[in-house]
Amino acid sequence: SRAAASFSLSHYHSNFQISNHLDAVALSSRYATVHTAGHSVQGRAIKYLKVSSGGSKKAIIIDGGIHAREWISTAVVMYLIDQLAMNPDNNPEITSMLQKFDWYLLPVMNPDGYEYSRTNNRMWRKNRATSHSITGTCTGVDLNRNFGFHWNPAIGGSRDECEETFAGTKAFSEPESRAVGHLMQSIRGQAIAYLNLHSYGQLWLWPWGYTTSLPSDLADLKHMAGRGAAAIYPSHHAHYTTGGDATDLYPAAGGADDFAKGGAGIKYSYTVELRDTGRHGFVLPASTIIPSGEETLKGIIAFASELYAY
Ligand code: ING
Ligand code: ZN
Repeated sequence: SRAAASFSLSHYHSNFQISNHLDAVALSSRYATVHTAGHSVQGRAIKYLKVSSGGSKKAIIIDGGIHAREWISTAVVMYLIDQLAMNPDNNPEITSMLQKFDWYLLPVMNPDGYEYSRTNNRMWRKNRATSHSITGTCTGVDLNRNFGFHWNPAIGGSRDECEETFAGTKAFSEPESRAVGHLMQSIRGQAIAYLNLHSYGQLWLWPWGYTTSLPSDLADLKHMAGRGAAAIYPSHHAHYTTGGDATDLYPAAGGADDFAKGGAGIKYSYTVELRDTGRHGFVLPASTIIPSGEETLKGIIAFASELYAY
């Protein structure tokens, strides 16, 4: 459609433009349907596309924009949507991905924060909640400390609403984390993999965040992470490292990946830190969206292919 064609993948877009584009893709793709997982604090729809060639397959959930300033994660999910929903019949690799899995692609988990980062404070991380005020002076909950599996502000989070990592007043206090938690639960048993995209650092990380203990199926998690990370490299020579959230980055409870695995039973659950390694950090130039999208797609294709064959 005209609307789908006019969306430029090589630029960052407003939540409004993204939302309209998801509708347009759903109208013009044979494979995509648009859904609303829930609404943000300020009432914005948290939309996702299901891309499926029909039947009932194992599912892979990929989300971006949990943290407001991590724009590349949203832009990469939009790139994945373009490839998976609009391009399948022209590309045998993509055709095969749709034969093997159903795809749930959610580009903006935190639409209020994303808009605030675009218009007020580029470095904003949290959502825009004000209802939790202790002092009434600070805004926002860190959604990646708010998920309900071993939720604990004392581990890599904070009980202080003025902190960047404020975990909220209780597990799933926030509508945005609740929406994504519900989506995971709603396809429980069907979902086999979950990728929670962030920036930056070029890391493919397995749970747990809440403890330095490691999952009993660590060997499986490592194996798939290794396939994904290695397949990112050839496109543009971006080197990704694999490791554990708590063991190789830092401990933090209430993460989306911990809930996906421990709370929703999604075995292959990861935090993926996209480009770069610090030169631009969160403020990644728009010229890197396409290369980031290309290499991430390659990584995900290799990951999903191995998952299917395993
Ligand atoms: N990084 C993640 C964060 O929420 C993380 C890393 C995830 C650590 C899960 C531990 C557990 O801090 C970014 N970029 O936000
Ligand atoms: Zn993040």
